Amino acid sequence: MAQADIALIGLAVMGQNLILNMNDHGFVVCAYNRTVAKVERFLANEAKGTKVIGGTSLEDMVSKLKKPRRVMMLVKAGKAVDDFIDLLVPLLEAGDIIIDGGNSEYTDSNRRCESLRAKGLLFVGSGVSGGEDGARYGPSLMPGGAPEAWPAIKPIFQGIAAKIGKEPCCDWVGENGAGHYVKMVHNGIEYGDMQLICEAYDLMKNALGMNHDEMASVFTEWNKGELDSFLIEITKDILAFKDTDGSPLVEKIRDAAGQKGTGKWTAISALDKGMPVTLIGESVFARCLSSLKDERVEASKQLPGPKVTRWEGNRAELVEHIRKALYASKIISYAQGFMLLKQAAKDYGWNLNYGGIALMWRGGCIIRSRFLGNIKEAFDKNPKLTNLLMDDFFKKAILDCQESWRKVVAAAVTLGVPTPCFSTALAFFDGYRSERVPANLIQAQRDYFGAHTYELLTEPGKFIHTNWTGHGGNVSSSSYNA
Ligand code: NBP
Repeated sequence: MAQADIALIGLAVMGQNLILNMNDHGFVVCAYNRTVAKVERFLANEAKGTKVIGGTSLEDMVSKLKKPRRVMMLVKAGKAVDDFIDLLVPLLEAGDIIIDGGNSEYTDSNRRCESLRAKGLLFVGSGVSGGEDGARYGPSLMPGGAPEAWPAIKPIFQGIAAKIGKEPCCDWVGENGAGHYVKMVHNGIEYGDMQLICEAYDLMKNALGMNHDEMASVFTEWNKGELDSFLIEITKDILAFKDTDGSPLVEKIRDAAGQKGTGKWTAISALDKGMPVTLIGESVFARCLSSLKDERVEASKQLPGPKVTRWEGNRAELVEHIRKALYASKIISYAQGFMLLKQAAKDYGWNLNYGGIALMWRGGCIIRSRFLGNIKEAFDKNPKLTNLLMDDFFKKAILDCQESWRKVVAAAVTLGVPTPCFSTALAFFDGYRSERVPANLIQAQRDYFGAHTYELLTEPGKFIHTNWTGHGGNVSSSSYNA
């Protein structure tokens, strides 16, 4: 009998918790998993006493669904998603909906959306963020794909999503792979936020010689102000956490960061689109450098840094400068992330609601923060805002931090503490606010060695070539940007 509102395939951590969340909100869910034995186990344990039902096969699962059928997958991204789609297609009928909630590449979602549309089925690729706890009690959900699917899934998605006041951290993002694109950029920003926090920790630990309890109390204080966020909060807990021998556990962890690809995908997309998303790029490279642990150990014995490595000024003052440098750099990172979203929207014809995206990230997800509320306000005030840095609130915020930010980057350089993200953020700020950058010389060099042509300031759009040496010819290369 058709009784379930939605089917959920994939009974690992995300799937199980989302099912229980949906159940709490009054939806009847039919659970299914490739290894079918896990369905019975789930019903007998975690889902015991709930209204959750199970499918003994995909056919059985589909037969238990109300129409239009809604089938959501939370399985490993990649081939597993395509395999399940292939198995589901013959069992579904026109107007039914397949949702992929995994961390899929947006290009895969573009492809799946189009190929399923050709078969009369509606595909939704949804970013899901917030990890285990988010899935259970309120994730951030970023659905995109076939817009006709949205009314049918909206009550479930907005019902289970995290809320800010009464507003759900979930709204329709856009067509095809837009949901997964926004989730990808979210993850890229998460890489940047984490690296910025690490740089602040490195400065406090190595330039200031602070102990872990001192650092934990700094992060506790920071979490009460404009930096208030989930990542600052967990950093405070991590720094305060002691191993069984009473020493900070964090110092026993091998300093080689892992990554599962979404930060890298964001950086690759930024390069493809010609958007200077430098902070996320640096945060990915910082992880790459960290994982060269053995080489670094060897280099540390052979490549000495500056003689003075400790800050000799006022400690409290530098801590406050670091807070401001972190805040300013974070503003740059989000400004860059939204620049990338804007360019993607232009390239793919998505009508992205930037304030809505900020709200989706405001709660439930890993980058949730008070600051995203300010971003939402900026885009609500002016949905056509060219850049976050041009909003009055952020303009003032970054100018207030500027002096401290410069002091921190200068101190880090002098003392030999690597701060790739603080530094690249400041370099971006200085570049972005410059009417003139030295690219005129690049154009001259390109024209000198390769006859690539250049434009004059007075005649943009007209490409000319100069015979710089007197012995080159007058033939020029064609001018295009790749
Ligand atoms: P996993 O990413 O560990 O995936 C486990 C599920 O995938 C199981 O149901 C497993 O079935 C199924 N599966 C695998 Br593995 N290979 C398969 C294949 N070839 N064909 C069919 N099914 C296959 O689970 P998760 O951590 O819950 O994550 C689910 C999705 O959500 C992933 O895309 C993940 O990237 C994304 N995500 C995870 C988090 C998080 O915090 N964990 C957060 C946000 C998004 P089996 O039981 O038969 O092996």
